[in-house]
Amino acid sequence: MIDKKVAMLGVPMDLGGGRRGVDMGPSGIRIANLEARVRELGVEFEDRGNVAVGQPESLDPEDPRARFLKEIAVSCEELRDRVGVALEEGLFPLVIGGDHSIACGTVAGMSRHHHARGEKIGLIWFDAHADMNTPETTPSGNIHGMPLAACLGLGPGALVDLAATVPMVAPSNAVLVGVRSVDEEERRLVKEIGLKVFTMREIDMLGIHEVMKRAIAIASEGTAGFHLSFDLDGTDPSVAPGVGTPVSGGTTLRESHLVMEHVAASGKLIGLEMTEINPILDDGNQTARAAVELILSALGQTVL
Ligand SMILES: [Mn+2]
Repeated sequence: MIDKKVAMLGVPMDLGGGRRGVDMGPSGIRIANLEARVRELGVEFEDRGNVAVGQPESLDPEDPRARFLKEIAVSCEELRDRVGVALEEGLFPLVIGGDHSIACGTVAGMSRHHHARGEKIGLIWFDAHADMNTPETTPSGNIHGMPLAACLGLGPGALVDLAATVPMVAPSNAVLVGVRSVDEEERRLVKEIGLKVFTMREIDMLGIHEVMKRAIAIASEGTAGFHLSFDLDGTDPSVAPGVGTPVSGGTTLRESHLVMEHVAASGKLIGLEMTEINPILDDGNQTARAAVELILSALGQTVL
């Protein structure tokens, strides 16, 4: 079991995607009893409330190629600072979204904290999509399709420069798992930057056990540990129907748990974030309940 107290931060961010409702993700997770379930594991837990996020109705998206960039960056700055405070206090940051644009703030907080100690971090990005767009390549202008690129140093300065260093994570320590929907320009960027990717094809061929062994090795090489940024749309829509952009052919419930069990067993997990839970599109909070179970596995829950 994880030996640190968990500090949860909710980020009701709904500015980074086109389909609305992910701002209710933190509520869905709280209603699914996350705190009580974590405490049952014997792990201390503190809900630190939500990061402030603007409402799209009262804001101007401005740049059509990076909609709501200014507001997303402001919320990411607050999230970065609060993740940093949790780490300073020796806590384990658990960030609940919100759309995936929040990862820019979470990863910046982790990166900055460890950089100040002369350490690097690794990053495992679990997702149906590559999230490797930039304002130049995006088909939609939605920033939730850009955060991995930003963490790796590509994209608008307001996101790329959030940490103390650019990139926040060395591409050689980053790895993408579960992918099955990639835009043409993203494909080019992934190759250009040399990002390691395990698509659903590799998961089918090698098995999730082998894929996670390799992913953890990449993210752990020369680092103080790794952050797991988990987009619920990486799992199959039959497991997690309540997500903004479902794509069929994702990991099963058991494979998704094995992802979490492997990161727990590695002892290298330094932060976790669960994103894109959309109660509006969900079936009776099923997705948030699945997310809670997955979080418990990541914190070290086992069958025996
Ligand atoms: Mn994503």
